[in-house]
Amino acid sequence: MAIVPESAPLSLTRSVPEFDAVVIGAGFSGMYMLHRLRDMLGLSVRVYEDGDDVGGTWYWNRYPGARCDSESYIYCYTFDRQLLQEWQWSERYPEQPEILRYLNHVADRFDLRRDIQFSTRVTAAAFDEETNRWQVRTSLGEVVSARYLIAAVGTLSKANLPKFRGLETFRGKWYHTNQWPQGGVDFTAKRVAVVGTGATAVQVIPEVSQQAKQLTVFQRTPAFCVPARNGKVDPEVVKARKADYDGIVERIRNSQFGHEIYFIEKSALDDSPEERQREFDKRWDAGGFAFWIGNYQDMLFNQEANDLCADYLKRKIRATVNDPVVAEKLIPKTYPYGTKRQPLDTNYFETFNKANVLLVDAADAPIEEITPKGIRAGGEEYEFDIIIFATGFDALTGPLTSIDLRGRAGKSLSEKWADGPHTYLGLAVTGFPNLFMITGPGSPSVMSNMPVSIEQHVEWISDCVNYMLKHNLTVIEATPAAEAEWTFHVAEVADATLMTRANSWYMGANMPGKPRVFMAYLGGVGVYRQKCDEVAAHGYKGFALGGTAQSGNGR
Ligand code: NA7
Repeated sequence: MAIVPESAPLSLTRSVPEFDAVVIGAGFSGMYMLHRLRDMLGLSVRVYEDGDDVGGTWYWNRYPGARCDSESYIYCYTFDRQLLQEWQWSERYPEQPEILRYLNHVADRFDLRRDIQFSTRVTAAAFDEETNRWQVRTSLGEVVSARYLIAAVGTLSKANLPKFRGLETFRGKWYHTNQWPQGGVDFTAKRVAVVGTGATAVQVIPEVSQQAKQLTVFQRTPAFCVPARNGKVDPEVVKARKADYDGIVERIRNSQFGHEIYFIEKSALDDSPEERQREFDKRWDAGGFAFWIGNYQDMLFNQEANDLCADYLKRKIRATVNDPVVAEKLIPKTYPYGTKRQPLDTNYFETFNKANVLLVDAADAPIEEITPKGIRAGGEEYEFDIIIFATGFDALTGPLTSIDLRGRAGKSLSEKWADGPHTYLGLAVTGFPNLFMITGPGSPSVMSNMPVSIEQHVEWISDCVNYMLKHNLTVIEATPAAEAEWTFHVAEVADATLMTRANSWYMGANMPGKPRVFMAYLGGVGVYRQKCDEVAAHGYKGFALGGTAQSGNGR
């Protein structure tokens, strides 16, 4: 392996090991990408993975209560029908260790590990315009070259640890939920703080409250939670689903969000209060995302309809939390329902009835600093043994811009995206030829059940690479016009909804200084799939294809 000093310009580094493709990340997307390119196209592929094993999100997020919010029967690969039949999920919503076991099983079954280099981060990559190849540098100082660079970096993989003054002085232990210690953390007899009340914190808080002596929750923005209603799935239902996977796959691929959940095809304003109550109750009782993405179809478009849904959830909070002052603090008031990611809970609001749990709300007491003993908020010092930061991620763009990616003329992706992500289909970026992103910004991505979107992207990318091989082409790049048109379209669809009204991570609003742009495509996974298929069917419309295998240094 060529070891090259960090200071050497990547474009001048030659005579390095060559691959057809380098894939960054060995989570759900990188693993399947490797399988497609290596086992179906016969390409040489090197996957780099920061963790010391496969799993991506499910490798890192080991915090107590970590669980998937998509139902297990569709939170999995569907490309191999035998795999679908043989794997048995134990619950409706799989827990982190079970998903990690599943991904390990897949890695073994398809013999993936031999082409994955673990404990290695890709730190930089530069496109060489002479050879139409990427030069890729890793955290170990290696440099390799690849025709294609595929970012399978995940959407929620770059943790956001806010710059609290004094963190380095804290004498206890602190953890970010995304970088949880492998052996777990013992909270017995400990005074614990959780900072944040997003989907992660909503899972963590009830769990930690069971062990900790005292748990204090620092809330900046309250969350609209809906019960997950996790549990064992009726074996008859499991059997019926196994028998119907062809149908299930067809339906989720053509759905709005990659789930078998559909909007009620009328306005919330068209039903009587009694009828509405029945519809809301049905979804509340069903648990999961039904209340969010299976509600009245105008809920995410019309403020009045949205208010009706929000009011229902506010009543639930008031009915659950014993102390009316605490209940009011837990009720969201500053953004429309559903415009921040829906957290699914198991006894979240009930937890605030426990004697060992305290809520500190930023409206009364914003966090001022971390002290050697704990957290100072609203002028008061709270003492802790452990602080848990459930403060989320630099979503979607963060995992990409934190790599020094340089396209044509050495321009960096961070510069290019200074005012927000510009992509064609969320798959490609003008000026960055032969780079593909899996579930990148501008694709349905985080607004869908991730494996559905991942499989679609992986299959589209490998079909595209296959097309290039067959046509003896070595370079593909989104045209400026196609990128501009798509980026405009992503924004116009988002602007037609209420989604842009919240300070959500979808909008980049959780990160100080990040441009305020809705980063996912809201047109729906079915519509999006059709668009991608049309682009491919028209000879990769919107892309400039060129080069020849001869000019471009082999395949
Ligand atoms: P989220 O949803 O971004 O939640 C992070 C939480 O941390 C949220 O309540 C934030 O408040 C809070 N936060 C962030 N920065 C600060 C500072 N500086 N001070 C106080 N509080 C802060 O991340 P999660 O990990 O819960 O979920 C991410 C996704 O992972 C989830 O949606 C699923 O898709 C899986 P805010 O709301 O920004 O005011």
